[in-house]
Amino acid sequence: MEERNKTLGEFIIEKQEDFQYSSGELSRLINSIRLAAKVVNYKVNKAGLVDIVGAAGAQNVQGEDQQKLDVFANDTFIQTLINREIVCGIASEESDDFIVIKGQDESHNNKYVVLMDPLDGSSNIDVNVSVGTIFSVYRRITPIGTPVTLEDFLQPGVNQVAAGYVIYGTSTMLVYTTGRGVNGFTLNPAIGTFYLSHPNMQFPKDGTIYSINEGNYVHFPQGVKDYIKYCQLEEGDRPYTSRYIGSLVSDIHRNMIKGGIYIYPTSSKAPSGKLRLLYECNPMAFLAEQAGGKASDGFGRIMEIQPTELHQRVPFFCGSQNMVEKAEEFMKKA
Ligand code: AHM
Ligand code: MG
Repeated sequence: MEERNKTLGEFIIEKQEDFQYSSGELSRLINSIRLAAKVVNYKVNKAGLVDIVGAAGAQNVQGEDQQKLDVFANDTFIQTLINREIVCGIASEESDDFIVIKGQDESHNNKYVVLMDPLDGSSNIDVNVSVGTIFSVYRRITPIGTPVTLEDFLQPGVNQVAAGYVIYGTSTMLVYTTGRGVNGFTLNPAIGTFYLSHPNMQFPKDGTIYSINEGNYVHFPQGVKDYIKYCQLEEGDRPYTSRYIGSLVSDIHRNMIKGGIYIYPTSSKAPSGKLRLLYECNPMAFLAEQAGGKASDGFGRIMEIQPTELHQRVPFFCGSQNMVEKAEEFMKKA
């Protein structure tokens, strides 16, 4: 009989015993993300067709324009997670504050909190370029039975129990880890099923792609400027290729497959960088490390940073291990 790829549903059931807490709740949580991803995918794919493109007229907490699809994706993920009664709290890049979620009987007995960027890179929607969803899951640290507090969300990345992204690209993929490697699933839109297409994804140790918004060069710290010059120097396998989509999920996804580094540094315009530690950097760092790559703020491990606020920003260097280490060398030297 012809061998058929596993579906995500089958994979989740099979891997349930891998989960640190195998009560089945984390499996159900991943399942609800799978469902929300399909709903958002459907809308993203129709974005060019219906009157859904364009600003919703609101700004998010960072003062950026919110696109209608941002709002839709935010609502869809939140509502799907609430309906399944699995999480006790959600924090989203699109909302000022975290949400406390009650379970059955008005109780606070659920274990997990989810932090997410429901639609990252949404400025790309109007020009038909890939966008993504990023999510991060932690076990709450406050006692079961009480409402979640800020403390449950401000955990260092090393405490993550799962993380992943959905990329709405030429095909839609869901890539995730529960701390036992990284696996990628591709959606067959005809039947609405994700199939295991990229088992055990690995960042090549070395790469030849660097991804950074070089237009900001003059504003970058000296270490980043020096590293960019190093990437462009003719020697060995250099100069490297420059590839920057401006959509974190797509840039990381490509580099994970081909080998490369993504950098969003501090700059004189953005003194803490642009990306958010909790919604973007920690989940990507968990995936990167699980795939044999590395994630740093230029000097130390992203996942060891103790967060102090929900929407905290950090500089981000993520990708093939040798490339991130080389960039760190330049940072330390400068
Ligand atoms: P967003 O969360 O507002 O969409 O911003 C995050 C995005 C990333 O996907 C991308 O890597 C970066 O911002 C691009 O920023 P820039 O245009 O400054 O290079
Ligand atoms: Mg974002």
